[in-house]
Amino acid sequence: MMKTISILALLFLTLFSVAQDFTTNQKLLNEFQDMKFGMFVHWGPVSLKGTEIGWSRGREVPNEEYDNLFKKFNPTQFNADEWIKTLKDAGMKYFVITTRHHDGFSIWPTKYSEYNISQTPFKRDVLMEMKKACDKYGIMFGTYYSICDWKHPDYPLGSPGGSTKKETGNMKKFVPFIKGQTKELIEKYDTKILWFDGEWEEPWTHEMGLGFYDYLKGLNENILINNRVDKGRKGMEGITISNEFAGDFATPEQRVGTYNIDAPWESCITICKQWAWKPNDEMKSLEECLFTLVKTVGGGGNLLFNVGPMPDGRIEPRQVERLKEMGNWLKNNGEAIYGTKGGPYKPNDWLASTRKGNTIYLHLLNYKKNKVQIPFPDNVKIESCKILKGKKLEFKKYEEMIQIELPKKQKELITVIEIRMDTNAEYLQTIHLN
Ligand code: H79
Repeated sequence: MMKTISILALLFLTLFSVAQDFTTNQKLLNEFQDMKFGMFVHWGPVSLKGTEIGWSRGREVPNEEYDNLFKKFNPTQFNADEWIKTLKDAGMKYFVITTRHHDGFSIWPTKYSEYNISQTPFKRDVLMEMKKACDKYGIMFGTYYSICDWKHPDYPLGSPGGSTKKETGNMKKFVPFIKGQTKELIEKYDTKILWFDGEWEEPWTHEMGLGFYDYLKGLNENILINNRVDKGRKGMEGITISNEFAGDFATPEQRVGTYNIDAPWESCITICKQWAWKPNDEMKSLEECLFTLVKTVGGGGNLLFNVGPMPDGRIEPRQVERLKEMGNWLKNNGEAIYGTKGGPYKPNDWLASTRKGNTIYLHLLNYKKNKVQIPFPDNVKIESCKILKGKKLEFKKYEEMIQIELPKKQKELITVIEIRMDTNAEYLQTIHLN
């Protein structure tokens, strides 16, 4: 008996000494999770080449050429107001812009590096213009910032995978550089989301991640920091592998995250194939865009949807059009997206679900049958069942199932059904479908 107790006590001690006390601003995090849909933008001088930002340096584009592109970067058609209006019309609620990618170019006039927007022919502080436009439209403003910098002399590695090493590399000098730059993003641009990346490289350590997180929250407690500030991200799946690692939300990349309604997460996914602009890049269909959004939200996550503006500063008209189509869908169905929780059904190919208060929303994806039959808790009373903003549906409830009759000839990509119940849907257990 005593032995069991002491083992348990030891276990508790170990757990408590490992678990860190991260200062996550819960109010801001709730606000973030309620927004569901944001715009990610990857942009910089590399758009002149149409190759991938950061990754094409030293691959498709020789270093020497890549590092001099800024001298020709003159996005004369850039209009922050138009970008943020496009975002707003898409039904998006927040904005995250690449302020400095792995290539090291800063899109704001930073005092910590000459390699910045003020040295381009365009000169303007595009970041401040974006921030002001976000304020005007009531959009949360966030900044992507790469920890690795393949160009900076103090950063030890010079190319993807670290195959090139710099003799000048010195993390003791590099860390104050990134602390200085991010302090500018917080104090001058009032960024609400610090979206880190490039943390997986060997020079960055868990201790540096923890120190950086504490430093930033010390500057302003009212910010969110993704889990790529530290070393606890599980590859592109993006989840945080244990609570000893810092980060306010997880970051699945180029995939819908795995269903999780307990820990905050956000999938980042491109509208085309490349993060940065590429001429004639393959664009996703409206169906794929909407299903991605609905499956992400149904799984408990946010979608940070990426566009890469052109070198002249405009977002491609066909992408603006696609975003507007998403916005039109959200105008009609936003009630079943914003401010909801994921589940109770775990999303599959034909169904995602969301819930708010006493309501469950079923999102039927390209569903052509005239009935839907799914498990439903026996002890819950259904008060109404209808197409969202539409007509009432006949349903039968028996044992642990519900069967709903659907209108004939459904044309919608997504049929949203609203089920009102006599209890709070948010307390229901997760339901797994076959
Ligand atoms: O900015 C965009 C991309 O340029 C950047 N993240 C998005 C938001 C990006 N980072 N990495 N990748 C794209 C792909 C790299 C994957 C790998 Fe790894 C890096 C494979 C091995 C090292 C990350 C860390 C995935 C597994 C370990």
